[in-house]
Amino acid sequence: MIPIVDLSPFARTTVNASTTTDASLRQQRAKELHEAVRINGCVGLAGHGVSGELLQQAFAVSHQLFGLPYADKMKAPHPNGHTPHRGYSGTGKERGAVKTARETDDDDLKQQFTSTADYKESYEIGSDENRVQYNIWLPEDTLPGFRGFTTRFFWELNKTAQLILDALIEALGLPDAEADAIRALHTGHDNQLRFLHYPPITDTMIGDESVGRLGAHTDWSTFTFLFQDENSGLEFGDGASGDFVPATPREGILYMNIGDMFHRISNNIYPSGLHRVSVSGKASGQPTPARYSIPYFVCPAPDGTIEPQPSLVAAVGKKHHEPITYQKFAEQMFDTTNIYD
Ligand SMILES: O=C(O)CCC(=O)C(=O)O
Ligand SMILES: [Fe+2]
Repeated sequence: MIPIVDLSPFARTTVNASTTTDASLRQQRAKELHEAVRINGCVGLAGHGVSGELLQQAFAVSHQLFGLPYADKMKAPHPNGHTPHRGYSGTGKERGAVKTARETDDDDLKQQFTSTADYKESYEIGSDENRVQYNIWLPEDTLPGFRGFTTRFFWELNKTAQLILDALIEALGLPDAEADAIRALHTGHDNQLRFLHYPPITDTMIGDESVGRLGAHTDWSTFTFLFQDENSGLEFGDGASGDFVPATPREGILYMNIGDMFHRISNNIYPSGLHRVSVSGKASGQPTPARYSIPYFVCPAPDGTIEPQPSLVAAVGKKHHEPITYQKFAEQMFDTTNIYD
């Protein structure tokens, strides 16, 4: 089972009105978070501050979006190439596991991971102030209120992002100067909100090995958190056994995974969480219903330097990664995982 940690002591209002009890409770939760994420880079989080009502609204909007005719969705097409990574991508445009294929030495796995295109459609949204990763919006009359709602939702989720970042910084025990530098790289303007729809897998597709929902991969982000409907499928890799463990949908719980950037920042103390979305009915031969999920990728400024923090390097006498910018890293990743003509 994926461990669950309650981060409510990290709510910003609590931090401002800081009391000794709050501080010790935060320390205790930070310790729990550390113990959870250092194993497989994943955790379930309660006390994240996103209301059930807001989530219900978000899933309703997602249903409306993907329920539009294809021609309407294509009024906001994800452009060919990696910038901006925004707008609508139809089924089969991404191959999440190719990144994993590139990183493995096992030829069979390489073959398996390279051959499957993801059976999902997605829509990416960012900050309207981001001039490089600029938004690609549907015309207002195609889905009235979509832009207004998703913009508000994006910034609401950034509050949760800041809460989790505070908790991770405390979990790692970073000194103030390093903590401030990491926070400065994460203003929210580089985050990415994604709506995902996995269409039903029908009886006729069940025997087809090339049909997969989302292959095993790690995210390029600093960290990612996500909300899902009741149709399970998300699984996290367990490094020790090599098995995948289900991230069971639970009321009030979001799942968070460390991404490649925080893996580097932490000097490998926290692994980047390997995850996939399985087709649960395949083994039993049953059709699998549609599934909707909403990941939020928390990402650093594109030109900021990402590197193991000096205090963590000093502690083990080894720097596990050379400095890299997020932009460089993301471009390399995008070019391997996306299929655009
Ligand atoms: O849909 C999910 O549960 C996972 C999505 C995901 O891993 C991704 O978009 O990177
Ligand atoms: Fe992912």
